Amino acid sequence: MNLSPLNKARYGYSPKLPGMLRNGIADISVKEGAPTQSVADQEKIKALFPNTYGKNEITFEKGTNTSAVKKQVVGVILSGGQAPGGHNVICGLYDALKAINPENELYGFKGGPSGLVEDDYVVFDDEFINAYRNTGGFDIIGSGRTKLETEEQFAIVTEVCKKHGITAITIIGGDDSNTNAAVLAEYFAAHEAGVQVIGCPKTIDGDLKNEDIECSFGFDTATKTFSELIGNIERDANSAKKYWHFIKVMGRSASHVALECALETQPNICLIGEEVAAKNMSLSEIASSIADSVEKRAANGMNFGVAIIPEGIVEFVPEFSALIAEINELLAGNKTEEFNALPNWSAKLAFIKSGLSESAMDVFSVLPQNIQQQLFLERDPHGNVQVSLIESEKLFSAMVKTELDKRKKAGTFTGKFSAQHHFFGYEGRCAFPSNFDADYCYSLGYNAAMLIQYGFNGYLSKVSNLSKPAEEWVAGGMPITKMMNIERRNGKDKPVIRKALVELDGKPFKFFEANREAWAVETAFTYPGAIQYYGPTEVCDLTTRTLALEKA
Ligand code: FBP
Repeated sequence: MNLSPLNKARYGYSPKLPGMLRNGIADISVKEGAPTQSVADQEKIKALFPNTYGKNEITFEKGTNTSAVKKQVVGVILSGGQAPGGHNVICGLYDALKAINPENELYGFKGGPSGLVEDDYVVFDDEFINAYRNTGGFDIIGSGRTKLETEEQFAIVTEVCKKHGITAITIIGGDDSNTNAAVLAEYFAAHEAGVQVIGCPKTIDGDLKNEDIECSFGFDTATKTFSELIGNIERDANSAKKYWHFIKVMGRSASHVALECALETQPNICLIGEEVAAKNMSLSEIASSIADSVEKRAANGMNFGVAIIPEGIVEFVPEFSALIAEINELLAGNKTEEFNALPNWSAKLAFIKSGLSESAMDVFSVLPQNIQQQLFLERDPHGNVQVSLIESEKLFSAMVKTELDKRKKAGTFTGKFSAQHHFFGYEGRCAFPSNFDADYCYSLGYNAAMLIQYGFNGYLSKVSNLSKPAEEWVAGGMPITKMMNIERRNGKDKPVIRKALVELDGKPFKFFEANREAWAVETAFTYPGAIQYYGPTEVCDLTTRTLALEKA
């Protein structure tokens, strides 16, 4: 492998562990906390998880290690979208397992959860692991989105574990994957399989957080990477003074990524899906509010600006969601084939008009034609519109242009409006982890090994007090069932980890709300620059503005 100088330097970086895990394995003891309850629907969750529900919260502390001496064979999988730091979770897990007992083994199952079912694996050794320390990506074993959720899969996984003598599985994933980790843990316990399951909280989207999990890993690096790019664009916009940049940022559903980038870069506009839903805003209202900023800035001679659009925005627009639901109905069954067979767009448009309600058609007709067509191009395996593929940055810039043209005719807008479009997502998911993510991930993995060693099952590796220096971080574990409630999914009640949306009364949003009117008119851009790995702590070890505000 050809290595860049930064890659070589990062191999030499020693991730910082929480103070309480630094004493050496023999000096890590467990402090049992109070029994736990699920965040809602306690009776139902308890009935579904009779063997793993209600367990105690635990923290580690300095003290004599009282865990049983036993050889551990651990399997690890990466699940879902890439997030910076995944390699370090595995490195931390490996190092702790070897420090506990050099005979311990770590299996990496390839390609995500399917690797476990298909028994496709590697056994890690020092040489293998060392090539991935402090690097981005999930290429060490790959990832995948297969869900581990059926009894049949669990039975196969039990056999695979038996075959290799596996004593524990670590699942590195988001809310869905960790929900499934809890179900698998319960299955193992109920079947006395002798296998523990420990989860680690991953996702750049930042929506796996709650009163126990302060943030998912990868959010820090991904948002810093996007913020660097947005800051660079802001500086370009402020230099050329001729473009409005519409920048969509990843985050499938919640707007945490957009909000964090806005706090870092102070753009003129940042849409927050959760607010759009709460205020029941229409597409035209959103476009009009952006046009207001364009108009006011133009009046001050500034025909440029930056607008951040969260990837999941359109699903939060009530009228748009209703339209999508009608389109899904319209093309259900073999209607898609009938639609696709129509000779041209005007024939297709007639088909659409005849099938949509008047209100849905009103929304459909304000969309630019390329977006209208997109809605009928890409379908998911269930035949539904893939909302995440809609180019919402182009949708809003086109609608703003239409609105400004009207204002021009009315004589209220006399400026210029020329738009550029960007989508940042994959640019950040595999970046070299920031020092924060490198330290946090390594600690999560190390901590997961301690949870395994102490015999816990169905726990999420928990490292908290993250806005403080790593020395003061608190390591421990939380039963996953504590984070669960019952939600309706695909027509069925399911126990799931509650997804964290942006809280409109939370401090990060409140800070944004208090400043955005000024940012919309002034040029208040900040240019965060690239992630720094070496240099002063106040530059290199900073965590997100979101976490800093939440913990302030
Ligand atoms: P996870 O929730 O699995 O971590 O993935 C998050 C994410 O990066 C979203 O931000 C994005 O919408 C999605 O993955 C894209 O994934 P894919 O490329 O597989 O469609």
